[in-house]
Amino acid sequence: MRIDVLTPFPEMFSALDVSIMKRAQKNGVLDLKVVNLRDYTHDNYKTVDDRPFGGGPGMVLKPEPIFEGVEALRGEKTRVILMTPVGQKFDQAAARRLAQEQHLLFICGAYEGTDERVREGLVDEELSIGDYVLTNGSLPAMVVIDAVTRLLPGALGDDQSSHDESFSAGQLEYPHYTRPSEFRGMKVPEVLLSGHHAEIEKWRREQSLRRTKERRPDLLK
Ligand code: 4GS
Repeated sequence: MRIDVLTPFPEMFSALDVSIMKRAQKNGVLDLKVVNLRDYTHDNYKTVDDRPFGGGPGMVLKPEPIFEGVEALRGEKTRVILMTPVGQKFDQAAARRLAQEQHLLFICGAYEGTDERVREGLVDEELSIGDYVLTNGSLPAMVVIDAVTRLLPGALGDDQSSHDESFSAGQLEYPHYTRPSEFRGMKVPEVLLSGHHAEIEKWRREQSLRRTKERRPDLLK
């Protein structure tokens, strides 16, 4: 999959040069290009923002660099996504849907907001990662890129990928343990040491269901 990002803060994306995301790029599973929005400005100060018409606090991302950037980067089959708190809430279903696309192009909002004509003229879809206010849309874009990339064929080791399709999908994870079997007086549940695979699976299913009922009953509806 090809993913391009248009952002005033490209340095932040070094967070994606780590671990599984790094390997996905090396393997050719993900072709990620992070582009500085300032590359599409024409003044000496590389201005990407300006004061809001109508007054009020903060600055607004100007339309021109975003239009030029998107027009330079997009192709026939590009899905243009604006990260913004007014977007649809991103979830695992949205990650699965986006993982089917060939080319995603993320616009990262910043400052007080993004000129509304970007929505009107460029954007296919607006996404939010949750109901809180960040300083800019780069972390949200990274969250979506990470969640989508790990669904791409070849991004995870075989042992990891199969788990996503298991019974626990749509429910919270069961508790995990590794060695030692007793740590500071806290014991690993006996069933996990038994080697009885059917019993282990039953225990995990029960634990998943119990946790989901207690912590996230909304997921069971
Ligand atoms: C989010 C969010 C966000 C909002 C961008 C204030 C700068 C900031 N973007 N999901 N202006 N939550 N954006 O907080 O996507």
